[in-house]
Amino acid sequence: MIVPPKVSAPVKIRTLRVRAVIVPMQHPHQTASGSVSESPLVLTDIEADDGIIGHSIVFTYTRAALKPTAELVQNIGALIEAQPLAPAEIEQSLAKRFRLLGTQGLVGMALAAIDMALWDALARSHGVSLVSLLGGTEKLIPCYGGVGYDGVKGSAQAAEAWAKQGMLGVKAKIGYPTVRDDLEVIRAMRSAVGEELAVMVDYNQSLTPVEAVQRLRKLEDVGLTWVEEPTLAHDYTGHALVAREIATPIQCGENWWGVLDMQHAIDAHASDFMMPDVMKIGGVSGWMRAAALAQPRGIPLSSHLWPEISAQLLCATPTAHWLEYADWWNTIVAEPLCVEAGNAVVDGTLGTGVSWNEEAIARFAA
Ligand code: SMN
Ligand code: MG
Repeated sequence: MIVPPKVSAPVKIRTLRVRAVIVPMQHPHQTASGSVSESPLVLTDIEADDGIIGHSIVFTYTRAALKPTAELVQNIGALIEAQPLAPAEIEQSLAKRFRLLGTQGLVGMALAAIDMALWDALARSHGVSLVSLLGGTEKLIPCYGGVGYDGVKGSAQAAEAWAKQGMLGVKAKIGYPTVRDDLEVIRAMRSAVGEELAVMVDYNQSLTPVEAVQRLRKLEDVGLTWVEEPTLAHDYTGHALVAREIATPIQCGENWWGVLDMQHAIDAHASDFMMPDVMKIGGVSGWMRAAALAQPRGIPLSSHLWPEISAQLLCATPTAHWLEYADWWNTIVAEPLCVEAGNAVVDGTLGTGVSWNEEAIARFAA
């Protein structure tokens, strides 16, 4: 007689710890809409009563948002202590609780910090990777490296360095004073990396829709894999105009808050490809909803920063496209994402793959 397995009592949330760090960057990352010269990060640890600890990172872009976001995570964390370790349930109850305030901006970032740490803790408590917990398996996820708004020489050098590191693509921040400047940078990168690698460009919302159509018409024959955020991220009709007029695929998504923003973009036919940011889309829970929206429409889905957890999520994403590799936070991550032959390695990872280099965290404590 087969004895059915005993359903174990749900693990409960014991405590939440929040730390703020400012990780320096060797090389400031310039874009057409501003520069990132350091990474203010909120690091969240959620300990369950079985002793397992889940970790997450949220990036606040500016020091001004660092302490408020850390405090929000702490305050919201107090609302979930002693609850079962059930991320999907907690995400829904917190979304309701913050309905009146709204879950965009810092609140959304704090909710995502908690969601990612809860899913990490749940996967770890089962001794599996996040992709396994989500029912997926390792897939080949091609990675590209980001190149800043560094001019012709600087962009070509950075692109060449990514190619030497084995990346399968490079993405340049552009939106220089003239489209001729843009073209010069793209051609210099292409000659630096050769014909095999994918080349993408990112305008970081710096053009009006009409400027974007005028400029991008002149980039149609340089073999770009995508043109990212040519205009304002939430101007869905503006992006739709560009996507309609331009043959090169338009990419957008890193600034959408939650899947409702993504739904509006889909309704407006704003973008050929989409790239949710795992923080702004709502953590693991938000990402999996975005993946479900993309699947029936065949929308290729790529990631934005957060390489470790994004690699896991892309393996569980039916329309997985590209992973954006960035080493900005590697110093504080114990085992940064490994990239082999240009593809992310996720096998054998526990949880989301995020754990800490405590020495570096102490060094960069804000
Ligand atoms: C970007 C990322 C992070 C900070 C500034 C700009 C960029 C990207 O849009 O896609 O990597
Ligand atoms: Mg971008």
